[in-house]
Amino acid sequence: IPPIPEVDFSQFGDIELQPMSKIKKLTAANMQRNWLNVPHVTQFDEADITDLDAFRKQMKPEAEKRGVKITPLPFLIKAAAQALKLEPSFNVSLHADGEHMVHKHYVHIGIAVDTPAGLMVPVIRDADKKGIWELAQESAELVEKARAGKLKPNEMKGACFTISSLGAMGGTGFTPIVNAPEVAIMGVSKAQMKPVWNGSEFEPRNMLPLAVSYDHRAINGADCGRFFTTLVALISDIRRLVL
Ligand code: CAO
Repeated sequence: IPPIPEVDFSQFGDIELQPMSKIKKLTAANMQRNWLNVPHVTQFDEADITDLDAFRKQMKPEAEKRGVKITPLPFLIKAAAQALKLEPSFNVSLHADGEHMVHKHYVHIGIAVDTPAGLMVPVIRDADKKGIWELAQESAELVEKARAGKLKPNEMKGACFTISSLGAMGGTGFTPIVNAPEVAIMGVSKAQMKPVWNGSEFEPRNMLPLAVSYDHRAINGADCGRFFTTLVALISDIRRLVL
């Protein structure tokens, strides 16, 4: 690919050079590899989290007693894990031989974590077999370890699907880059109250904007449509998570 020409920025004003951290350099190389290798498509949808949020707030005193913070994240991890079980066409990787697809009979979920040293993606193993408290506890521990630079290499390997949440920061949507050899990633933006037509009137509902990017070599638009509809249904009615 044509290189971007080197520019002497000091001709335009004051500058300073700061060394990139090891993680920042690794992320840059991984992002470029993924961007160039993976033909990306991103689909968008919104989940109605009015009930999820009411339940989450109701659970806050119990969360405090357990010493764990309960954000929307563990519900999203659980819903993604369940959706991968229900739509196994999403729980795959392309085999390096170009002749096979690897179908996974396990469900490990990566979570993108913003740390002072850069972006890290610890992995929650067997997320489909864990409850909300366990997922809240484990994700909080992994986030803490990531921010303290204490993650072990095997705690960042083996994800089937990644969740990147910028919900606490804001924004109405973004197009996340697939973390190959995974074939899909979900971007979560900030929930906000919106008027939603219920058939007879507009009702204020808390709507969560979601984006799913996928590798079009491994997944077709129709597969994503099915997966995403399932995922949104699970998030919008968390009673389905126990089915
Ligand atoms: N909409 C509205 N509010 C949200 C929300 C959403 N989608 N997601 C979280 N919030 C709220 C939480 O509920 C919490 O509020 P309360 O204390 O009132 O409950 C508040 O925002 C702060 O949440 P948090 O940041 O402590 O926790 P989290 O579970 O939402 O996020 C983590 C954890 C690790 C995903 C996040 O801290 C992070 O690092 N995100 C960045 C990921 C990233 O950089 N992605 C880009 C990758 S590509 O460059």
